Amino acid sequence: MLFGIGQDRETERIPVQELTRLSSSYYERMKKRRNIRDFSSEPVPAELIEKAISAIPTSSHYHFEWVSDDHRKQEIRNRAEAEEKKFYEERITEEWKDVLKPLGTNWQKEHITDAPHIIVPFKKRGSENDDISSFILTGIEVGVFLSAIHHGGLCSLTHTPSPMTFIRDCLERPKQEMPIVLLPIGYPKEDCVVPNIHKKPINEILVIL
Ligand code: IYR
Repeated sequence: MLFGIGQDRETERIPVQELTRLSSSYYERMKKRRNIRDFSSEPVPAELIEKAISAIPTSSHYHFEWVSDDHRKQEIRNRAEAEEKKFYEERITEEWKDVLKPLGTNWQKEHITDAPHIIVPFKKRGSENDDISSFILTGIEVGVFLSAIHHGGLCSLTHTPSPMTFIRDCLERPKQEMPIVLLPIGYPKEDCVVPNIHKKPINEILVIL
C-alpha cells in the first residue's frame, strides 16, 4: 500500500478557539528567540538536541553533523577565525560595516569553542537544476530545528563564516555536501547581552492581496 492514513499524521480537527490559543502561544514563544553570541560551557541535556533534530522532516537533501568534541571545535574555530580575519581586515565593504555595526561582531569567534555543541547542516549537492531547491529545503529544515531548539529552552546562533567550505574538510564530509550554516547550541552566559534591535512590524514585511 503506497498511501495510508498515517498513524503519525495529525488528523484531529482542533477547535478554532484552541487553535488561536496555540498559535498565540507559539508566537509569544518565538518572538523571544534571539541569536546569542555569549555561550556558557555548561553541559546541556543531549536529548533536547536529539529531539530537535528528530523534529526535522526527513529528506534526502541534507545531512546534519553534531560536534561536541573539544579538539574538533577548536579546529573549526581556528579555521573560521582565519576566514573572518580576512573578511574583517581585508574584504569587508562599507555597506557590510554599516550592517554589522549594531551587532558588534568581529573576527573572534569564542562561541565555537564555548558552546557545548555545534550543529552543522549540510546541503547535499544534486544535479544543477535541483541545487537551488535543495538549498531552500535545507534552509527550511534548519528553521524547524532552530524553532525546536528554542522551544526546548536552548539558545543558538546562526553563524555563516564566509566562505565556509573549510568546515566540510574539518568534518571529513564528501565534496558533494555544502555546509550552509554553523549553529552553536547551548545556554547563555550569565552576563549574555543581545543587540538592542527589534523585529520589523508585520506590515513592513507582509502584503495581503
Ligand atoms: N561572517 C561574519 C559577518 C556576519 C554575517 C552575518 I549574515 C551576520 O548575521 C553576522 C555577521 C561574522 O560572522 O562575523
